[in-house]
Amino acid sequence: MKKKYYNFLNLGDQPLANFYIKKKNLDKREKKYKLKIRFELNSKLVSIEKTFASKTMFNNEYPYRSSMSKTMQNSFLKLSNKIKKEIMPDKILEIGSNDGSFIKNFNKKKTIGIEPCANVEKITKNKKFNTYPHYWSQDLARKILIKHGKVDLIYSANTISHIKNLDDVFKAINLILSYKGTLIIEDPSLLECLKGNAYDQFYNEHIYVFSYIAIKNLLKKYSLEVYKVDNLDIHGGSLRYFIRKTHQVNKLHKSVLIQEKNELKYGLNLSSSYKKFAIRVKSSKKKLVTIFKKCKKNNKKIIGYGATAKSVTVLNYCGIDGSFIDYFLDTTLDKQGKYTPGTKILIKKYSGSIDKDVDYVFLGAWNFKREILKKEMKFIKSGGKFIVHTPIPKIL
Ligand code: JHZ
Repeated sequence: MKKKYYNFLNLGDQPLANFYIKKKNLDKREKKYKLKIRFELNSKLVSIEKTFASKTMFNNEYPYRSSMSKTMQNSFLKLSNKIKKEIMPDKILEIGSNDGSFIKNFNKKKTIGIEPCANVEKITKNKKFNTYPHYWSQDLARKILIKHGKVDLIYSANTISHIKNLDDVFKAINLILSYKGTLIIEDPSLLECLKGNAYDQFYNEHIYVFSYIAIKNLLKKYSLEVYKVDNLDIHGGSLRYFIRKTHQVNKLHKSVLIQEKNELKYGLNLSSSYKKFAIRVKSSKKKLVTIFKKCKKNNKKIIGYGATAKSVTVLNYCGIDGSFIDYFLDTTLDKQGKYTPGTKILIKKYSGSIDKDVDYVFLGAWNFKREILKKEMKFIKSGGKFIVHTPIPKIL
């Protein structure tokens, strides 16, 4: 069937997120693309229009480390304990294992990690974990199958939404997942994205932002089904899908029906909901720019906290550059000393506190608001304020 799209949002010219600029390259032209978002009327899948090859985005210089937040580490630990207690798998495969924050909770002999960014994969390999520096594909699944046999648990957080060819992804999963195996996928929730006006969930790496209804439609073709979903606070609202092969006859957990009901009630199946979202996004931009302009008019010093991939979308869409934000603080070694894509704001090393002369902090890592605000009580108590753009732009 020919795909029919409703194009609902244009976030303008954007650079590639996670392409932090080295000082020596500041004057070089950056690769930019039009970030446009669309809704496919039949499958209900929301995706970005222009995509880039995986090897362009995920390579030997990839800066993101999932271990940089306590919230993420705790979430992985909690899930690992649940898996050990309830699923008790013999063999676990993780697609997109990053620096090993999830698989480190399991016995090394039981785990296989797939991580195409060789610089990140090396971190886990050096700790003697079984990892492969490759992209997930049917070819790789066949190789792993020969070497390790079938696996009874596959986990993938914030990775499947980054792979354009979903047909290959699920065929590869079906090759290696055992008959009674469980697949657990975790990605940002489209419902929470729309509710929270979190338009920064869209950038080049997030080819899709999934809803349950779209995942359900997608999985049918591969004889897979979601039997349970968990709504998580992580990354501004994520859905964790528990998936099995459809020959299993057990009933679906009630969470699946509730999620479906909520998504339909909100209208994730209708173009009109996306039209309304786009209107809210435009108004969000106006409000955020007004806040920044007002702070600057009053000669306030603003910095950024957490040079996230998400904030690349916000800064470039709203035109917030170095004339508003003096610098960003970030704990990631590979980002420090570099500049934010498009807006060219210096990223400094976070050394345990926010400087006293700072008045406002734009929270790029708003998804870790609780963790960060707790850590920065001293700054808050001394009168410092945070600026957030979601759900509505405001000063906290
Ligand atoms: P964070 C990345 O997105 C890219 P980003 C990717 N596409 C994806 O889907 C998600 O991750 C999962 C820093 N930080 O996790 C660390 C502090 O400095 O929101 C990170 O640079 N201090 C794969 O980049 C950034 O903020 C802190 O206390 O949008 C957080 O990035 C904390 C908690 C974080 O993902």
